[in-house]
Amino acid sequence: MDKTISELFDLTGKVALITGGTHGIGMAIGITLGKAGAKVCVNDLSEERLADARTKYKEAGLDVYTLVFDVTDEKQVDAGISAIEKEVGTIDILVNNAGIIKRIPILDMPVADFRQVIEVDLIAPLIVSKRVAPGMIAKRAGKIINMCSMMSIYGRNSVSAYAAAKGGLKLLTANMTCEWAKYNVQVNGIGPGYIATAQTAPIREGNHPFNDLVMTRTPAGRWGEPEDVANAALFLASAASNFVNGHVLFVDGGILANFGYVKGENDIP
Ligand code: NAP
Ligand code: GCO
Repeated sequence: MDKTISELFDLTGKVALITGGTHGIGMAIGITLGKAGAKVCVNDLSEERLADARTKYKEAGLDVYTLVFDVTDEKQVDAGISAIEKEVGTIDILVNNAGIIKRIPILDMPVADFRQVIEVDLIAPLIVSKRVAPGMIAKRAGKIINMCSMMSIYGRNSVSAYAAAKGGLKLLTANMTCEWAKYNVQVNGIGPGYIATAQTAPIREGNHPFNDLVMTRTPAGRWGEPEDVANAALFLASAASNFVNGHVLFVDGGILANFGYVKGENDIP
């Protein structure tokens, strides 16, 4: 082993872009990678949310580079990445985190809504990765982390567009690996379970019955925190994962391993 353990996880000198990193999972990843030494870049749709995020990152001891661009817009993405490459440097770590969800039954969902979810959750990671990967390939080094989901492998009622997008993202991750691993670019996914963020607030708060399902089906007995996901992102962004390719790392408290059990049955007192 030519690196010490701390060297394996040291991101000093690396430039990291986290899309949609102004709160939730993206911000937790930005803070964690920043604390590991990376120069963190964050985009969002809103300068107001970026300004608020800069304050929160500063409170965490980090000065982040922020810029407004819509990850679904190829021209905006090209301009944004060009600005990062000019002002900060070639991107070493890309976290395709930005995402939306629409919880509408198939028969009730307008095709335009379905298409919008596909655009943000599947096409945008393609757009951003296509723009960033050439720099990584030229350097013969890079890390791309696609924010997948349990819905990359399972469906559930009302999230058809999201599941279709995240399922596609799992296989896009595999295909990026097939084409780019030879250039020492590792492309992996993270599949968070149920994490306490704004995205899940509608099915978690106000005694929503879905909360009972998550608490019962998750062996760890809790909702995940954004930091739980960020720790997995640190592994996939670091030299510790240099032979991990095309993998979706589920961070779910065991929910995918659990068919289900009667709460309290056989529990150790
Ligand atoms: P969130 O709180 O809804 O944050 C999503 C972020 O993406 C926001 O900052 C949002 O910006 C940004 N975004 C959306 N559309 C964008 C666009 N077109 N261009 C640029 N930025 C855009 O979500 P989260 O819970 O932190 O989840 C982050 C990622 O993890 C998502 O991909 C989500 O699908 C995935 N995930 C979440 C969970 C969970 O349980 N929370 C589980 C599995 C996977 P604005 O605020 O400006 O809209
Ligand atoms: C939902 C939730 C989930 C989580 C996540 C699980 O409505 O079922 O929002 O989709 O966001 O994707 O991995």
